Amino acid sequence: MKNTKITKKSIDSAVNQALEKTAEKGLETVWERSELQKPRCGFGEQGLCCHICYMGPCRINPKGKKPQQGVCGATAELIVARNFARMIAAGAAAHSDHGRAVAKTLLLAAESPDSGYSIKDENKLRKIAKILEVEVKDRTNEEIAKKVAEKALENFGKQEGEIAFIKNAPETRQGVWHELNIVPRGVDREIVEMMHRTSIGVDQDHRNIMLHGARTALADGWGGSMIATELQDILFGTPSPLRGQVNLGVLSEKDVNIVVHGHEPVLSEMLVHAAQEKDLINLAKSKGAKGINLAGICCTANEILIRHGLPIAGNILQQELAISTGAVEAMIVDVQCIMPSLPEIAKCYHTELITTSSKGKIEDTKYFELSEKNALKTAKKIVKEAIMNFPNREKVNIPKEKMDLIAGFSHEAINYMLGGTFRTSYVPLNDNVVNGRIKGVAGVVGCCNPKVIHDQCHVSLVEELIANNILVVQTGCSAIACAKAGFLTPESAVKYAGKGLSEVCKAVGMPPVLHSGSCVDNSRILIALSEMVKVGGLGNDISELPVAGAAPEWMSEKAISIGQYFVASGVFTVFGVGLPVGGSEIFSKHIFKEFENIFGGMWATEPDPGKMAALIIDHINKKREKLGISKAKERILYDMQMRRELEV
Ligand code: NFS
Repeated sequence: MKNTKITKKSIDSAVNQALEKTAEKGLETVWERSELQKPRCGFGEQGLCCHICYMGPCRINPKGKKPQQGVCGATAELIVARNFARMIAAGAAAHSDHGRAVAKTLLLAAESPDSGYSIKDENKLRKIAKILEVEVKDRTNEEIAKKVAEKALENFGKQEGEIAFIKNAPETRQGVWHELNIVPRGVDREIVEMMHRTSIGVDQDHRNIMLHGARTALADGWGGSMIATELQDILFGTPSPLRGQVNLGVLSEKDVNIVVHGHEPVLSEMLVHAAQEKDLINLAKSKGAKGINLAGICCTANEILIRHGLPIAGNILQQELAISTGAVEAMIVDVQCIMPSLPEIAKCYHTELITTSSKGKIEDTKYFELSEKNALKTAKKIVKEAIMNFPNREKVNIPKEKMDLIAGFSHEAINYMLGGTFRTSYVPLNDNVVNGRIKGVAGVVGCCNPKVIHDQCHVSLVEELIANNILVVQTGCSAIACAKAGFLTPESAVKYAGKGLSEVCKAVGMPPVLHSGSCVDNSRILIALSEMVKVGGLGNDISELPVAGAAPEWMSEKAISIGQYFVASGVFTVFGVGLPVGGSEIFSKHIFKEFENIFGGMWATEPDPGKMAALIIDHINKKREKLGISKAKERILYDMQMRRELEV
C-alpha cells in the first residue's frame, strides 16, 4: 500500500481507499480528529476527572501524590464509580427511549390503520401478550396490540413492582436479583435514581452505587431494549435468516443512493416502503438513475438488513466515508451515533443530510418531522428530495469492496434452525455444547473506536473463537465488521471454524457467526441464554453456562450499559480498548473480581484480541469443567433429517 499511515487505520481496504481520497481532498475524518486529541487526558481515560459539581472540575492523583480527593472529599473509587454509573444511566436511557418510541408506534398501529404501521407478526404479538398478562381471547390483533403497547409503556413509568420481561430470565437468576434487591421497578425510575445517587454528596459507597448500576442496566437489557426488540418484531416482523451484502461497495453508481443512519426502524421501515413506490422509481428514472438503492449505516442498517436483506454501507466509522464516495444523494438520520461532523463533510459533496427526529436536530440541516402519524408521507417526501438531488452528482468514487452475508438470527430463528421444522428447540444446541462439538457461545458486540485499528479486534477475536469451536452471536457494529471479513456465510464454517463447530454448521447450514441484529437486539442474546438454561443440561443459571460476552472496540455509553447488564445477568464480559476505571484499584478490583461473587459474572478489560480470546476460552473451559462436561464422551450429531426421523 502506498500510504502506510493510512493503511494502519483499518483492516478494511475499502476504508483505507476512501481515506486516501479524503486525505487528497484535505478533509478531516474521525481518524484525523482522533490523532489531534493526542496525548489524551490521562485523568479522563482512567475515569478520574470529576465534573459533577462546579467546585471542580477535580482530578485525583491515584499514585500517592496529592490531591487524592476531590474538593468535596470524593475518593478515587467514588469518582470512578460515579462516572461509570452515569455512563450506564446514559446508555440505558438511549436504548430505553428507543423502546418507548417503538411502544408508541405499536399503539399508533393499533389505533390508526392509516398510519402506515401495522401488525406483521401475530405470533409474536400473542406471545408478548401472554408475558404482559394481556387477555387475548375474542380480541382482534389491534385490540391486543393496543393493550400490549399500553402495558409496555407502563414499564417505563412504573414506580413499584417489577418490569415485566424480568420473567423471561431463568428462575435462579431472578432469585439472585431478588436477593440483591435489584430487580428494576420501572425503566425511567432506575435511570433517574442513578442520576440522583451520583449527584454531589449522595451515594458515597462505590459498591452501593454499582448495585444500582446493575439495576439500571437490567432495566435496559430486560426492559427498554427488550421492549424495543420484541415490539419491533410485532410491528416489522421477527427476523429469520436471509442474504444481504455489506461494505461501501453496496453503493451504486447508477442508482439514487439513500443511506439511512441511526437506530430506530420506525423511520427506516417507512423509507423501505417509500423507496419501493412505483412513481418514485419512475421519478428516479426520469432523472437519469436506474432506480433507488437504499442502504444503511450503524444499527439502522442492521435493522433493515435483518428484516429486508437491504445492504449495509458500513459501521459507525464509515459514515463520513459513505458521503465521501460522492454517490450518496441523501443521508437520513434519526438518533444515536450520528457524528456531528457530517454536515461539514456533506458540504464538500452533493449529499443532502436530513434529520428526522425532534430529539436529534443538526444546525443548518434540513429537518423532516417524522411524526409517526404521517410517517409514510414524510418518507416519500424524503425519497423525492434524494431523487431530485441525483442530477447534482459530480465525481463518484465508490470502493469496489462488498461481501455477501447471512443475517437475521433472532432467537426464534436459532430455535428453528437447530431444532428443525417439527420441534423448534435449543436442545440440539445444548447437546452439541455438552458433547463438546461446540465448546461454548460468545456474544461479540459493540462499536468501533478510532483509538484502535478499525475492525481488527472484532475480526481477530471472532476468528480465534470460531477456530476454537465457540459459536459466536453478534449485534451492532461488531457484526458489520465480521460480515465484511466474510464470517457471516455458511461457507466460512469450513474455512474458519474448528472441526466440531464446522460439523454442526454444515449439518444445519448456518454460519459459525450469527448476526442477531442491532444493539437493542442484545436482548435476543439474553433470551437465548435463558432458553439454554431452561432446556437443561448446562446448569441452573446463566452464570453456569459456558458463555462469555465481548465488546472489543467499544466507545459508547450504550456499550457500558450492555456490558453491565450482561455481567449482572451472570456473564463474564470482556471489553477491549480499555475501561475508564483504571484510576481506582479499589473500584477495578470490585468489578473485575468481587462482582463474580455477587452476580456470577464480572467485567474484564483486555485490548489485545488474542489475549481477549484466551480469556474467553479459559473462562468457557472453566465453566465446562464445573459442569463436568469438559471431557464429555462423543455423542451422535443429529442433523435435521435424523431429528425428523426421531419424531416418527
Ligand atoms: Ni451500538 Fe448501534 Fe455501533 Fe456502537 Fe453505535 S451504532 S447502538 S453504539 S457504534 S455498536
